[in-house]
Amino acid sequence: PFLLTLLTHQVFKSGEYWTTFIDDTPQLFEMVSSQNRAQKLLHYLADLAVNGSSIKGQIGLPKLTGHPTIPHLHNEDGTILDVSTKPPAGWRDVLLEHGPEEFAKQVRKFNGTLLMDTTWRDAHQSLLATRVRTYDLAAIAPTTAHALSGAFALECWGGATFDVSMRFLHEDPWERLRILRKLVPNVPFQMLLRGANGVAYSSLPDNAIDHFVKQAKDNGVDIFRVFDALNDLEQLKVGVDAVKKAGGVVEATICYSGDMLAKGKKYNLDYYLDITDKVVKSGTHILGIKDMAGTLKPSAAKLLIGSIRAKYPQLPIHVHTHDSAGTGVASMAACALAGADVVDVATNSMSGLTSQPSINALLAALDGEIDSNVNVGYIRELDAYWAEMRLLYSCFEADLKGPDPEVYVHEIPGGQLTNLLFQAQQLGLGEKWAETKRAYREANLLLGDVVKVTPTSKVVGDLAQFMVTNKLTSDDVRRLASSLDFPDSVMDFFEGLIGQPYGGFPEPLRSDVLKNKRRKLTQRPGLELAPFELAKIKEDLSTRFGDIDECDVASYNMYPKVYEDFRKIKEKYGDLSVLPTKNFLSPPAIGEEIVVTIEQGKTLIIKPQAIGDLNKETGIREVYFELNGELRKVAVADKS
Ligand code: 3PY
Ligand code: ZN
Repeated sequence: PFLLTLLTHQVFKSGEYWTTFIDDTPQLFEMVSSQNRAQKLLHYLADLAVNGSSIKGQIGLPKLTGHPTIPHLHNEDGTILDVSTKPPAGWRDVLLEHGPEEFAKQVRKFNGTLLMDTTWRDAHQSLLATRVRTYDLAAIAPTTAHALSGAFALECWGGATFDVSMRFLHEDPWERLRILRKLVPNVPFQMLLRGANGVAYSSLPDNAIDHFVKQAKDNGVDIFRVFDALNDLEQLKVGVDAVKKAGGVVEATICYSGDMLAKGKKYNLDYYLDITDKVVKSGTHILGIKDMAGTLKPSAAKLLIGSIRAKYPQLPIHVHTHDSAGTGVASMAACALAGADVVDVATNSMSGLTSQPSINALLAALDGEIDSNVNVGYIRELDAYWAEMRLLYSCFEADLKGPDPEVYVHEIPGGQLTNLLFQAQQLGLGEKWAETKRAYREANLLLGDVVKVTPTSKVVGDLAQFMVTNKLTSDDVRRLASSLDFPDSVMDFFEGLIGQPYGGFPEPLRSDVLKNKRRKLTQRPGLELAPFELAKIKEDLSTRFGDIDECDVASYNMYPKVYEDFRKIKEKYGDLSVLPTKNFLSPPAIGEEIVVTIEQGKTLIIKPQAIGDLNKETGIREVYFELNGELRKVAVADKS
């Protein structure tokens, strides 16, 4: 392409070139690189045209055929708010001016209950398999910065988004963070950090967690919700310490498991108060309570939050829930009334079911009683975007019809519930759904009734599927444990690689499962891991991939294979995050005009012209495009 660019360049063609032409014409290199980028994108579109989408989990095509509309926000006098202007100062301004300690104090002092909007992270993780792309978040970011300027935070990073954006969306999670940060300067950004696991599924060396958290803070995360899936304080501390070192806001979080008011429950009020004491003693700016399955009933919420509030009048409390049982609004209202400082909600069209409760429903529930510092009208208008967005991502929806009252029995976390249902539906095992849920409950009890959230929820889910597939009852598992070939995650759990469960491991099951194959760890796994040689990793990655920064190193540390595959795809197709989502997911239609901004001021107008016949000998088809008015041809292998 460089030669072609050179030969077609006007100056060169005119013959009036001289030896310094290349030095004097740096734009030539820019042209080459943008032509390269264009050619790579055409390659992706051609592949899509010939072979269809290869995005994992995609069933069918988006239900939205046009582009989603950015709604206008109306002022009370009916005028339209100009969202291109600087958004009003928000809680981030308080944080930047005064630092984490004072920020937390001011949050506690606020006379009302603040809201965190989870739409950009947990809501789409729970409803749309985490598939929402940076393109669509960035498009609505300026409007959001105005509509939610009074919010405590936007949850926009961490959890599964990190892995999924590289693995399935082929985009860089760090770039997402930087783009959104620029567009939203006023509202704090919150991320979900899995303690000593970072954003991965098992422990990393402590220096890798420190390194990751520092990059996250430097690239735009303000508040870190840090949890450990077993509420193992040793594991939690690794994440908390990393955030303290990086200068972020620490939200050390306790995972809430099951209905604490149910008779004989292992995780009862005493358990939560005891663990709160320990978390507070080790130091946190904010206390997080994370109800990942949505089993915190309003009555329990009132008691739990009320008790913590009475004991720690100065401690800011932030509560997270999922609406799986349909009680989300009532529970968050109960938390607000019992003294919570912040509760989690999602935009209406991305709320309910396994996601967070609806923001406008909660505002209505609190109306006249509690101030939430947001503009109800703007928020309602903002949601119009997400109503369309949900149609754009319809091909990732699990077909969940309503609340699941059995969640108090099976205790499956929101994100996992939709995932397991989706998998069952795809396997044509929809009718086995009840059986899967039953097995999940049994698997949990076999494992000693553990707190279930990533990664322990995967252990329970894997054991449940293992039991269903092999038609094993709990008694069978106990009896045959020493001769069964358990899933890796179950072995890891029993070895102690995920941490130490409250009350210890169930015996003799643990010994029977591990036999002589694995050790029995009694302390956190990170203590045995050698620190990563970060400088060397960076050097190696630079040799292999060229332009590497600390964020790439952090990505590689979390997910080496996923990162390598991501770079390979990037090499092949270029930066796919610039494609509109419809064109990322659906084969291009002949004659359709696809407008792609590859960088500010550089726009490609792509028109697919024709798909050539299959060359039966080579298995290749040629796809013809018009690119900014010029004809281009791309050859792709037909995989059918
Ligand atoms: C995650 O770890 O991704 C979660 O959302 C846990 O709730
Ligand atoms: Zn959640």
